[in-house]
Amino acid sequence: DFVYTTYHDLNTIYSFIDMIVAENPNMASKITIGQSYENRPLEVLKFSTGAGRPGIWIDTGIHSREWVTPASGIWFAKKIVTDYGSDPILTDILNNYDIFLEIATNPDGYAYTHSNDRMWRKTRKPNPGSSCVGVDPNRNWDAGFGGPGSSSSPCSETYHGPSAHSESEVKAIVNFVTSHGNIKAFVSIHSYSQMLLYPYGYTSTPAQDQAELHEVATKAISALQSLYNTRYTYGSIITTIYQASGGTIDWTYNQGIKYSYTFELRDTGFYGFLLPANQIVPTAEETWLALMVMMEHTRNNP
Ligand code: 0X9
Ligand code: ZN
Repeated sequence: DFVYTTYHDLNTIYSFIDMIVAENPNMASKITIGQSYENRPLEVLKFSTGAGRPGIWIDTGIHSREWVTPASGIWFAKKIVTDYGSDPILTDILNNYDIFLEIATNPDGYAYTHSNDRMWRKTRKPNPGSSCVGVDPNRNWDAGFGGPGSSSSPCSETYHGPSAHSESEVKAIVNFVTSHGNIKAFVSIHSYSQMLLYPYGYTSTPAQDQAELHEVATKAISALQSLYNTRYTYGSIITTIYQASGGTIDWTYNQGIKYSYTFELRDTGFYGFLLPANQIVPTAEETWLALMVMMEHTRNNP
């Protein structure tokens, strides 16, 4: 049986994805949306109970050192296949929406955090003319690309890259979202800081849907806190964490995906990225309650 209480390497995550599909062929399938720089498959789990439906997207692990996020993504996948048909709300969501879950969004970086450097954040694409490797995949999107809160230095942890969508790991999601054309909610999961963030990060101009995004965040964080009393702050990226240009959810929001959110999961810095494995399941459980609020709101507001 799969172990949800420890961190796993990349090959185990790929095997887990195949196991979920093999055990749930009627609702789970695997889509490969592209290849990483080092030619690893960019695999997305699709949970679907019917054709032609709008989509909800969740990604984890775009920053490779944020290990609790793919560990939580694994737990979400198991939760979805377990609860479908028994939890009435999730069942209704999946009878009307497809859920797309990319667990290993930056596989090259994740492999590198196991083999060489536990604190690696970026992609693993070399930068011509520099000995520093990698681009920040959360500064590489075409939303205020190259602006404040991103760096033009290849050695920086927030290097935005040579051009928007230069990273194949980013471009694969861009292609998927645009060709799908009907993604209604997009949740990109990071750690750490215990925050729930909505657009924008590149500008202090409030998002047009700010009031509704804030109201949904209030409900989601109340649900999250109800389980273990974990305290989250929430608000726009620029007012809650810091200015960041070229971020994922600013791009998805500008594409018309109203329910665009980023989580920063546990903790607030005591362990930081090195969150002990005994916090994986509680982190995933409480986050799932927030995700359910967001998916339910999406379903109620088509
Ligand atoms: O700096 C980041 O990329 C994120 N924090 S992290 O510690 N996970 O690296 C926050 C950025 C806010 N999110 C977006 N701009 N989408
Ligand atoms: Zn991150």
